[in-house]
Amino acid sequence: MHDLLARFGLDKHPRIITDPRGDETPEKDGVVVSFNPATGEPIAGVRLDTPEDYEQVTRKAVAAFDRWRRVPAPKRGEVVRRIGNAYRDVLHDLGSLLSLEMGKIRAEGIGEVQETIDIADFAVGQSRMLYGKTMPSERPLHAMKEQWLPLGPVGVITAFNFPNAVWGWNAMLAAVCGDVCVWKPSLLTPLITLATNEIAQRIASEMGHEDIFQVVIGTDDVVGERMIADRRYPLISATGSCRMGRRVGSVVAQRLGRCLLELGGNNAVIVEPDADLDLALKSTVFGAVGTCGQRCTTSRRLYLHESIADEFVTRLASAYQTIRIGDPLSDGTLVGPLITESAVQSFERAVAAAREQGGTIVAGGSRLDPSHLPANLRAGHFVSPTVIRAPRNNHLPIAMEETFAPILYVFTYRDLDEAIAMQNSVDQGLSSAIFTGSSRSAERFLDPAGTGSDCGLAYVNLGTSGAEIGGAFGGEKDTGGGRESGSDSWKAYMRRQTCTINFGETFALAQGIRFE
Ligand code: UN1
Repeated sequence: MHDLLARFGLDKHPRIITDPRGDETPEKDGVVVSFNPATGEPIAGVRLDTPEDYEQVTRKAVAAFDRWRRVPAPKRGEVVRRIGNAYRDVLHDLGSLLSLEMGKIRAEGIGEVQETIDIADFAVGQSRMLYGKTMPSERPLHAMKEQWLPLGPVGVITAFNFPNAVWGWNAMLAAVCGDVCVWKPSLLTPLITLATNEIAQRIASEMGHEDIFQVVIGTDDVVGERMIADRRYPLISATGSCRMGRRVGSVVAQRLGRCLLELGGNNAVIVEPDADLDLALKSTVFGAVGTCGQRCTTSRRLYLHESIADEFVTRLASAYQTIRIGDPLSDGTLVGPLITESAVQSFERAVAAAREQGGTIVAGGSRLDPSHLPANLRAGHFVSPTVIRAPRNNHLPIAMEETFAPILYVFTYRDLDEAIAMQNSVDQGLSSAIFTGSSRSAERFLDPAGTGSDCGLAYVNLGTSGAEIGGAFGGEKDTGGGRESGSDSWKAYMRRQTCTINFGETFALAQGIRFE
């Protein structure tokens, strides 16, 4: 049993089995085993929820919502403020547990928990700013206003790659909006989920509010499908693959529910000839290899102006040589493992396809040779971060797909319009970046007429990943159109009511209609 589990009370947790079977089947006999992706070892087993458990959790959520919505919003903000502080108290250890189970390096694990703290702070302020508008009525002695009301229990479905912060974006805002959350995490990261959720619910319980934050852990068949079809969840917020999003979107649409979808990305970086190339290089390397290429915002395509392409690729290749791959919990490691063996196989398939399609491997290209790793990491899912240069005609169909691995495909372009067209040519529309010293090129990329980047996130002289929480996060096209986190994303967790009040004594109809 790992010390980190005891740190969060998971060693004595009723649903945790501390000496799980060691085979590689993820779920069997009502138990899912969580594996350390760096060592391949089982960390602990977690009992899965049954349909009856799901029903019980949902009933509790409905009852809790009816209590919680009556708590004044700034008082709900006070609960969230204390939750944020509780995460502050365990920042390092919770980030380390995340790193242990998910495999991102510790600095990124801590950064992810920090992202939850940041959105908690944001939500506290928002709890006093759930503003509606007033608008002038066209009728005398009438008033009009809109108000924002709590929506109901929110079903939050998250992916393995951001097992703490994506829930945080949803849960902290939903809580101040008067909603309760039922969290269905990825089966690959049940431990960080339980630790994260229990901290929030412990604070809420201490303040007299039960069942505000609950978890259901189960397969899509048992839990996921039930939840998305369940009218008791007016909002389903789901993060994951485009395939998953299509299923969630269509089932929720059938019942005319609301969906917030954060799906795949296939994000590109454009480097103009007038760019600060040192900055572009560092940002591109982090964007492409950070979290071992498993962010939805990972840089997957690089468009280089032909005048700088060869030099930039050479520098990129030598930068890749210096990347330290290894134990995500060791200081100095920059890249940890992929999440599973099947992720390694997807990586290998994509590299093989790129080769067949005429791509040239410039860096990496294979699973990491285990003899380069310490003995305890030899069963880990490590790959070499990879750069593949497209053939001269830029035809590389595999680059149109999102492979959740550190593969960067490099293309060359002649002018910016061509680069923008290529960057927009994929199905997804999450994140995009340009490096340039010219405001003309930057503004072209951000053209307010919408002819520049077609993504939900557009960066100038920054990489595609690493969004701050203050802005709305999400993307267009197959990315699903949802917006979470900052700006006015809170509105997704509330229902809008337009109120018209006649404070006079006359019967007056809008549009000048007479009905005497
Ligand atoms: C994700 O990969 O699902 O912008 C979220 C970023 C992070 C969030 C990524 N703040 O890279």
